[in-house]
Amino acid sequence: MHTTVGIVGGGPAGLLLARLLHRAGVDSVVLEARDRAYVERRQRAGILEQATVDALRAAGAGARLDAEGIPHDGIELRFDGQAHRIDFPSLTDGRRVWVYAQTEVVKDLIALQLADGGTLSFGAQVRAVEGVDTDRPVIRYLHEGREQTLTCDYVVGCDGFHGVARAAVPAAERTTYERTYPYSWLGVLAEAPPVYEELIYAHSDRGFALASMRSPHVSRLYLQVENGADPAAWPDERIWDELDARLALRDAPGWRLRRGPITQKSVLPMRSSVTEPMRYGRLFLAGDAAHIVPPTGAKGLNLAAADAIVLARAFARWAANGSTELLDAYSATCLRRVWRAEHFSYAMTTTLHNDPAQSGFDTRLQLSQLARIADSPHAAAELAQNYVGLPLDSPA
Ligand code: RFL
Ligand code: PHB
Repeated sequence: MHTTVGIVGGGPAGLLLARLLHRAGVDSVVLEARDRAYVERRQRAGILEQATVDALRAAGAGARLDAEGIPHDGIELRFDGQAHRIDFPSLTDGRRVWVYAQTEVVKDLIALQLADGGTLSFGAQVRAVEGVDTDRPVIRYLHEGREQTLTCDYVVGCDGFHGVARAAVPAAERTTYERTYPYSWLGVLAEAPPVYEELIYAHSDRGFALASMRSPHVSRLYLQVENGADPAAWPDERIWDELDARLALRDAPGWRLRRGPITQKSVLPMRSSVTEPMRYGRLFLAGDAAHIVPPTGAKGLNLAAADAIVLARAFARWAANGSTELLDAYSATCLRRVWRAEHFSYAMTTTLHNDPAQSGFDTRLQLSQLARIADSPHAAAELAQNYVGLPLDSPA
């Protein structure tokens, strides 16, 4: 089998890229290791930037997002027992974000890809990508118990942080810059109405908490927990009590979250990582395969979408007139934006979480920075502009 662009991984990056390529008349094949039900149920991100929403619309996947996505014009920061709202439109020339879960984005893209005959194989476990420094790279994969090969003009590794595509770049040709954090998140899905119309990011001396949502009836809630925490050590009552304590407001002492059945619980580690360059020969890396951010800034999915958008444009140009100019610029173009998002995610994370080793001095610095953001339109605008997403074409 041969295709123009072989895509390893059917997460948001791979699926969006396939749809955008289809629109540009470039054929591709997506190979996804897991089954469809698994990919569609995997609970992850929930916030879409304007550029991601625009790309999903351009890919033909905007209908349900426009009907069910919830636009948000701000977030609330809680610290020192007080609430402060950051208003996005007034600080960013009218930009906003949407609450629309990654699970729904993935469902919409898969349905579209299958509906108009785009190639997407589930249960196709890629073993290796070879010959990326030749003009006929090959993807070797296992499907329905048989070893198969797909030859391609180009290969894009969209196979996430634990994928195999990155390994096709010789070790001497790539560098990975990494940081881990001394805490994790316990994420839960609850059949309870959201705490408030907007997301609440809370700093407290008991640790970070985030109140997000999936719909008017379903909350998505996160608590900072220690690395290696066992979700079994967090019975539902303990989770609700801890959320109440971390989200408490000084002026509303009796305030409590509305509780409901918790339907999912998992612990996620926090990591920052960037692999450079994002291209080697005829292999491109996109999304989590190239970079990871801690989820505090809601950037992971949006960065994956941005890579897919930049790469789809570059392939469209190449298909139209043979020019590799945009393909050649891909890594540098994306890395500028990636590093900005890395910085933002790192800053949000370290300003809001309680490092077990932190001193009273460190806590005072965090509170001082949060007060600066609450009090200064300049500092608030810096947060707001990064949160809603920097324009795709001038990332820094
Ligand atoms: P994905 O979504 O990981 O998709 C990669 C796909 O590649 C497949 N795959 C393979 N397929 C074939 N052969 C192989 N050898 C393969 N190896 C892997 C996988 O099955 C998968 O389907 O990467 P992509 O497309 O780059 O998208 C990135 C986003 O998913 C990610 O950045 C965000 O979800 C990050 N993230 C979160 N971001 C947020 O902003 N807020 C969150 O709450 C949030 N929660 C999360 C997250 C990431 C998590 N991971 C990756 C551990 C929670 C988790 C658990
Ligand atoms: C989510 O709704 O899952 C979510 C929202 C904002 C974040 C991280 C996760 O920063």
